[in-house]
Amino acid sequence: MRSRLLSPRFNGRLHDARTATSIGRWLGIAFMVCFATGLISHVLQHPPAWLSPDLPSRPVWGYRLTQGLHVASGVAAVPLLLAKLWTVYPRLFSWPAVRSVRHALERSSVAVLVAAAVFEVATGLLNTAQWYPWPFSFVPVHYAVAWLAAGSVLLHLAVKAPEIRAHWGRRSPGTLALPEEDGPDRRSLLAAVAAAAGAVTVTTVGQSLTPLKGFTLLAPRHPDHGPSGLPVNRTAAAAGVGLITADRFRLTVTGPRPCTLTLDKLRNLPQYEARLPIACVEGWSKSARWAGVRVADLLGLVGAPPHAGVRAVSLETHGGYRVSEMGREYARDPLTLLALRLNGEELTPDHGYPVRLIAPNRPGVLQTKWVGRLEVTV
Ligand SMILES: Nc1nc2c(c(=O)[nH]1)N[C@H]1C(S)=C(S)[C@@H](COP(=O)(O)O)O[C@H]1N2
Ligand SMILES: [Mo]
Repeated sequence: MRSRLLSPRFNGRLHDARTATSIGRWLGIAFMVCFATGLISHVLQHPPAWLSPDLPSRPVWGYRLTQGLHVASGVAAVPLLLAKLWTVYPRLFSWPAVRSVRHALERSSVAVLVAAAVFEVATGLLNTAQWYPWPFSFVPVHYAVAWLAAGSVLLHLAVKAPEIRAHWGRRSPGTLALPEEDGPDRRSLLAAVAAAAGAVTVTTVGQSLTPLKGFTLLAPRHPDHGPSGLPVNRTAAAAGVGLITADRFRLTVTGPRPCTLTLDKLRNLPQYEARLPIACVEGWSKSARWAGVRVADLLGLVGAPPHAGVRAVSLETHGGYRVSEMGREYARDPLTLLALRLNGEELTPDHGYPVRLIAPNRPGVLQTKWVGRLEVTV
């Protein structure tokens, strides 16, 4: 009797296991892509010491692709997750709330799953907008909760395997005809959910998939907006680096034969060009034409051993991105430059004047601007 009083009644097909399976299938794919590409991003940004020297600097566009997919699949997951939660929310009212120990465990694992999934999608989405309205640091928490989400998805798939199997195909097991409950209402809902996921993807993915840049209605960034046709994440003013003048600037390179170079000296070393993207972790990316000195040449100049890596230190005095490290593969890649020029012009202050690091297959946060010091690491 109590259940009747407390529980609204849900009879619609749109709240049944078949709809939940159909939407869950797409959501599962989005989560899988998001999780795998997130792991790649994490390893590139925080590699374990044993892996760091061998992190591959190719393909040039590798991180651009994986991080573009990470943000696109996360954005597509927003309407999919909302639709999935709407489909299953009547279960909140099922009675009795707990039927057995097994049932209690299952329900609590679903609570963890929902909380972790909502947390990941929401924090990731706000991060693409560079908005951090929380007291913890984003990267470690987003990373840790990703494992919680992945574990609870696996558990959920295992628990629900019989239902998923029964509703996966177009036809119910044992029947040749479509089940009669597969009516137009379900098809309309699925079409609407697919359209919503498609719409948010098309209107945001242009921030990294530049052929679609004309449609970036909902994207926080347009790949063309910024000095020299390239977006800026943190301006020189925001980073507090002030005006760095050519006559006062010095680059220090440490190593067996340390040296200090003026900007003129750097300009007189052999210059190379490379077409490389900046691929920001927040989801925008853009290829540009860079020119400058090879990091490998600078390592040669100070007599660094062939297996050396490099730590780049910015003239910026505060901020999480003022230091970056690269292992051997990046350091000796002929495309890894200490860039002086961007798209045929001298670097602007916001792009790191007088010199900034640019390397292939590398997260934007590690492409250090306003470099004042290169330290050989072995
Ligand atoms: N010193 C320093 N370098 C930095 C940053 C920073 O805040 N400080 N931001 C990084 C981030 S997050 C990105 S995406 C790129 C952006 O490069 P751009 O402004 O030249 O496009 O620079 C990176 N280099
Ligand atoms: Mo970034």
